[in-house]
Amino acid sequence: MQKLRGALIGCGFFAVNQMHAWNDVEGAVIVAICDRDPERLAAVGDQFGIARRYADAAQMFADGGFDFVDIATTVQSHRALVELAAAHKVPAICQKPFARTLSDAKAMVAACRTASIPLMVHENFRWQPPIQAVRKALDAGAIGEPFWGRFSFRSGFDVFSGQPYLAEGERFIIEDLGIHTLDIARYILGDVKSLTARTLRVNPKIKGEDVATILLDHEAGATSIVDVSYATKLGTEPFPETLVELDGTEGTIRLSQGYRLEINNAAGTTVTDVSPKLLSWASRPWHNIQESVFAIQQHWSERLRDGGETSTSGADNLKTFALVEAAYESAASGSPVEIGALL
Ligand code: NAD
Ligand code: 89V
Repeated sequence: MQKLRGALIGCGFFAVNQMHAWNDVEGAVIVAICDRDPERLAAVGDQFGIARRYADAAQMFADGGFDFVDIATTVQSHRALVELAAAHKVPAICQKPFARTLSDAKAMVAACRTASIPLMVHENFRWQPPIQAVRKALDAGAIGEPFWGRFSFRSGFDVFSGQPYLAEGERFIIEDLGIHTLDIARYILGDVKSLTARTLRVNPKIKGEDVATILLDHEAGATSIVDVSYATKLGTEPFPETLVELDGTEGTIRLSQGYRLEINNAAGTTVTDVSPKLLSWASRPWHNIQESVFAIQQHWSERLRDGGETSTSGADNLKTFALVEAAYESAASGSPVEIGALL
């Protein structure tokens, strides 16, 4: 099998995980990298033995010789780079947050549709093994029809040391982390009709909100809560675990701290350890995220080969992105926001 050749743009903090994962993905290999910062370009190029290095993405696309692009830059450059990929008809993966605004995100999806190229958002949290285990139990009918859920990420972990830009934006936790949690809520309980949100900033050293509580009305009838915080100081730090509670007509699911999955139904109670693997290049506590990076990139490689739609396609991600926009709108106005009106 000939390997798909990829090019990666943005050799920063998180791209190192993506590069490690590409080494493990079957059927794909990175042949070129790009970063406008020469030190970062050299560091990643040397670490992963990539000879083709570019400071300018336009030049890299002009030279070509790759089957897809993996955009791992921060959000400011996403629209321009996705549109560049579309102009060159190169299938694209784009990191989250997909875009600065929902209208940019819609334009990016339209550009790729017009160019007939696949577009996947690197929305990896739904690919975490514990979240996959919850979905599998639900699909197997373990608790019947779910009618209530809670998706919770509460932490005091210092994310600012690795990603200093997170302290600087007017928006913080919903845009950066809540976006994943909202995506998990959609993945587990389906699309959302309306939401109501409240936000707070507890840490005085950052600009954006670091606490958010969001009430979701799902189209299928369930109600859920997405609650996220980076101002929560616990005895045992849970970063980066998303805890899940689901109540269904026939039982309950609880994914609790320490990757403990408990399912209760008429057959009794089963408890399973759904801890992620520690991949050879991974390190705790990031290993849960790192395994999901490998999983989403393997998924991309398989779908690009068989022509199928990816789980977190650009079109799918518009529905998650709309929840982010709606959460900020609801927090500002104090009122519920209808999602259909945004899409
Ligand atoms: P970073 O600032 O460390 O790295 C971004 C890199 O992109 C920098 O080296 C910068 O020079 C380069 N860059 C920016 N614009 C460019 C352009 N137009 N052309 C070439 N190079 C360009 O950022 P990061 O922390 O690695 O985050 C990158 C993205 O990954 C963000 O969108 C962030 O939200 C996301 N992220 C995702 C996860 C996840 O689990 N999915 C985790 C962390 C970060
Ligand atoms: O996944 C992310 O986007 C990261 C982090 C987990 C630190 O919030 O920014």
